[in-house]
Amino acid sequence: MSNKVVTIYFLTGNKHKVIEVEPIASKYGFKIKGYPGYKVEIQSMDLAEISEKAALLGYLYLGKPVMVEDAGLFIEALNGFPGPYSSYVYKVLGINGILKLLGGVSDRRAYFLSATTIIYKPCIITERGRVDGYISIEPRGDKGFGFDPIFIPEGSDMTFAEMSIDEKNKYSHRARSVSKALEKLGRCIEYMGSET
Ligand code: ITT
Repeated sequence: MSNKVVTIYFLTGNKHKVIEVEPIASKYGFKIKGYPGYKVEIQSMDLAEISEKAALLGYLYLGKPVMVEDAGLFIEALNGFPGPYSSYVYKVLGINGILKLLGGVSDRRAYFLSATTIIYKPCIITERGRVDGYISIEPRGDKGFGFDPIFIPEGSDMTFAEMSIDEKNKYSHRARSVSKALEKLGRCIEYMGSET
């Protein structure tokens, strides 16, 4: 493997995601560049299918190494709602709408799922990540984005919005899927290098 640092174009309109992923990428020896505007999202119940299709289309368009990460919040008492529709539900209902839907419900269990696809020719890698936790009674914290102020991961008392990036990355669905994908990419590049 050459010593040149590979830059991966992270196709997302969400700056927070880029900030979360940058330190993980540098740990694995890669550089991340946020690239808004190229993520085409198909509708599917499967986050991995969404991230794969978006990455393939993005790669066809850009012709450079690309990463796509798709995520959603799944609430047990609501049969997994909003899941793959999290972005729409966040815009329409917001965190207060979710808290209202859960008003009086004692089962607060929820989890985030994430799927990350990286395409660095000829390597095409998709990995998933999950974090289990609870929906808080009220919003807490002002960091992060989306549902962070109401999600408490198992093993912590804090919501994601009360954590630094490093703390959130110790638990998060995104950190898990991205780490696995970058680790696999490193191995794929090494293998391809040893083939030539
Ligand atoms: P993309 O441009 O990458 O699609 P997005 O913000 O739309 O950015 P997703 O489609 O992956 O991201 O996620 C859907 C929604 O789920 C997102 O808008 C948030 O409301 C929520 N979400 C995902 N990951 C989250 C996280 O780590 N913390 C809080 N909310 C999150």
